[in-house]
Amino acid sequence: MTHIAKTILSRSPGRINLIGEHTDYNNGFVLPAAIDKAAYIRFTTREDNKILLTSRDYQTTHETTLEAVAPSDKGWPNYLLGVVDQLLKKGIPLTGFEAEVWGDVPAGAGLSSSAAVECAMLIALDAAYGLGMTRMEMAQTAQAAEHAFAGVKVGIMDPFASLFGKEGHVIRLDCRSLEYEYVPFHAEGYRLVLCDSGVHHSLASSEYNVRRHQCETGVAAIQQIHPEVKSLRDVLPSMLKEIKDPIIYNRCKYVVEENLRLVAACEDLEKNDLVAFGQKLYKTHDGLSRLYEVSCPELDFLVEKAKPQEMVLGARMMGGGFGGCTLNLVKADGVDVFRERMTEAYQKELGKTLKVYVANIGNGGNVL
Ligand code: GAF
Repeated sequence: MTHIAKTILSRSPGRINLIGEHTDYNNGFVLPAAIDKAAYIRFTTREDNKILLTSRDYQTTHETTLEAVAPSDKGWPNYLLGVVDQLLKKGIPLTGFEAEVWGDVPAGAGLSSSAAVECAMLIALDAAYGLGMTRMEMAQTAQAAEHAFAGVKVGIMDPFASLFGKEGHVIRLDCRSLEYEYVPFHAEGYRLVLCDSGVHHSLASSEYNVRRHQCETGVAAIQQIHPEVKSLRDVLPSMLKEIKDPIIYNRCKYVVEENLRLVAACEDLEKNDLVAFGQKLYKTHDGLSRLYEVSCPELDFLVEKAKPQEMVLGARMMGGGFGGCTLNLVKADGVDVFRERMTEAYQKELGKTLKVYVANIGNGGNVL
């Protein structure tokens, strides 16, 4: 039978997270949204077993076969091959293919460009081979791919936001039950502004896994006294005293407080109390910096510089940490002045170039 090549064009976006950082892998809540920056893939099936990958942004290619799918030192092919590997492991029959990837989610900015690529790839694979995957299956597959091919034990938040995003809404996701709710995000007269530090520390991945392990160690200590506790999600502040190691204590204290903060922050949003919401962003940053220790001098600098400005209601580092962006809630008519002041201060005081973007909340991934 002659093979009729099938071509699919797919897209899947990056994400922001309003509040609830490092809570997803602790079975807690997160409040992300998809943004209007995305990864795109042009995918064409082949009749042989060859895999030809092209990165338009890096102007390079990678070649392999279905039988030889494995992590590559080049980095970028892993986000495409990782999800293919997951499908092959499930025994899903695929043919060889060509995939070209490009996008405008800045890499290393904490906006989850990797999940965007993985999800765009899954959307393309699902459409090309008629796999009938649910969005939840795709999110879980992307997460597993990241564990296996990037070696980072990430939670479910990033692929979930990329696949389930809805314009004008944030997603309140319970990472234990995977139940979710779309919360309208009005913030009339305000904008979500990202300050991209341009910093990406190489220890981000290893320290991420260390934090995850420290949280598990804390849970194990609490379980000695409270065997009903399954994860930090179940831990009450009064139980933290069972953790004797001061570093583990701080890590767990942050997560327990952040989870409670998110619940209260959702109430702020319901009441449209953006001032109270903004204050919580500062508290989250403080916890991430002092207790969880995943910030860096550049991110702390950006939050401190944002704080005294009258048009800013709140600011914090966003994502895994050790670089990337800060998220700022800024009065719409103050955005230009904010951009100018922040860019100038970053250059003058740290000698670094700052990129500032307004994040617009968009829809999740789809076939184009
Ligand atoms: C990274 C991870 F991929 C997410 O799962 C989440 O843990 C986040 O860091 C921190 O909240 O983006």
